[in-house]
Amino acid sequence: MAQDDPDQYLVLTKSERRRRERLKALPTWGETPEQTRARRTRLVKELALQAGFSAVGIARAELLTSDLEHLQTWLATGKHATMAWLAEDPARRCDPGLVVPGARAVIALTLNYQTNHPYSHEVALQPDRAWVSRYAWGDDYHDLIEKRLKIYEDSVVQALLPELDEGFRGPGTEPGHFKGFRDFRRYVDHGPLLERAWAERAGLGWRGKHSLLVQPRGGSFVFLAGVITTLDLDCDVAEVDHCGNCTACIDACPTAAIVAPRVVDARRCISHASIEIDGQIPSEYRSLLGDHLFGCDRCQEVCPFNRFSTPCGEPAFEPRPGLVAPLLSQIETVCAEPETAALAGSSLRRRGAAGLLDNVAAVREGRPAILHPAPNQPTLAPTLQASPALPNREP
Ligand code: B12
Ligand code: SF4
Ligand code: SF4
Repeated sequence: MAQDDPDQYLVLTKSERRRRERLKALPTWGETPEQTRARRTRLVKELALQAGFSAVGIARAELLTSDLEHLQTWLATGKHATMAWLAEDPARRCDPGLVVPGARAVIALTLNYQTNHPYSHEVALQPDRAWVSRYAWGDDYHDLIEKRLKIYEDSVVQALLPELDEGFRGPGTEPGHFKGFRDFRRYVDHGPLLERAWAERAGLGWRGKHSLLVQPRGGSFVFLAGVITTLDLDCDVAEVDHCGNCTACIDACPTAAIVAPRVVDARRCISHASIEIDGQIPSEYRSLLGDHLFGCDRCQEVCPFNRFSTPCGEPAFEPRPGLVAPLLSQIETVCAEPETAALAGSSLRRRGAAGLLDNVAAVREGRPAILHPAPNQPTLAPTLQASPALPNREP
């Protein structure tokens, strides 16, 4: 196989490989621009799945006019709570061209993190136990996705570099060969990218009334990531809204944080209060936590579309011992150890040991009756161990 053969990065059946060899024997001038775009689109999508993502879609890179308006209103009314970084340059968040000059497409990616363990309302919480959001049970998704994005970037750059000449970047851009950071800018969470808006436009799902991306057949327990690229690719059709008259997520939110369809006021959201605050949780947020030690899944757990979600089978997302409805006393013991290693590689480290101790205190403040936990409780509550496998979540 030629050194620069893009197919060397693909796992193909024999017949597909033979078909591709025949196509490659054709002169490249025989390929129309549409065929070239379609072939590159297929390659970019296949490589995303091979890098370990669950789904991939493509949207045209353009200014998201109505999202920018909504984002500005959301910020102007203070709904971003303590997350001042969200207010920095909202225009950049809605216009990929301001981030990557010459951007032509946004590649939206999902990674399923559903696991076969109960939802919070299916567990009778015993005294001194609280809930940790399922996204934080296993390894930190940022690390895992960042690694997969890097593999993805390398495979796309290697596959396309030989066929992209200096002129491919289009008018208004500096000349040069296809390069990772400049032509294929990858993000998970921290970048100036409205990941849900792009995933919706890329046809991966729609934004439910809780504002999260819901896939028609896979539900919402997926992480999102995205790549802004200068590649000219075929775009997918945006998914339509399937919420209909349902308001289950709005009704189930324990703190009435979903103030209108698709509008979450972070000042009321448990997820913000228990994860995003630096240092001690201010008094106005402490009572929001209720039974939640870290994050909240209520609005997603009640969504009918999560009946169709299947476990991801990813060992890294399986709960670390004791994290499904953990004992507060155990969290305290672990976090009180100087330089505890227990948080290494876990999403919980975002709050830090001191922050988690403060979360424990805030949960306890809301439960004045439970002052002293019984010593030597087992790691997992019997109710949890006895929980039957949940329906519709088997692979
Ligand atoms: C900031 C943030 C938060 C904040 C704010 C939440 C929010 N709704 O924005 C807080 C800390 C509260 C939070 C909580 C959670 N988050 Co968060 N969060 C983000 C982050 C970093 C940025 C989101 C953002 O830009 N918000 C800005 C606001 C304005 O966006 P918005 O509320 O969606 O509003 C848009 C539309 O709804 C619309 N709109 C707004 N107002 C109006 C009004 C009208 C009338 C209309 C029609 C439309 C409209 O326009 C806006 C702009 O597009 C993204 C990662 C990323 N880079 O995208 C992850 C992300 C959204 N979070 C994620 C997750 C998993 C969660 C939690 C489930 C975690 C947990 N278990 O505790 C909760 C869910 C809470 C909820 N219901 O939203 C995932 C979502 C995956 C998915 N399936 O969609 C993301 C994508 C992270 C990731 N990489 O996977 N999060
Ligand atoms: S994460 Fe919890 S608090 Fe936040 S909107 Fe959803 S149900 Fe409400
Ligand atoms: S619970 Fe109902 S309203 Fe909320 S996202 Fe799911 S389908 Fe839409």
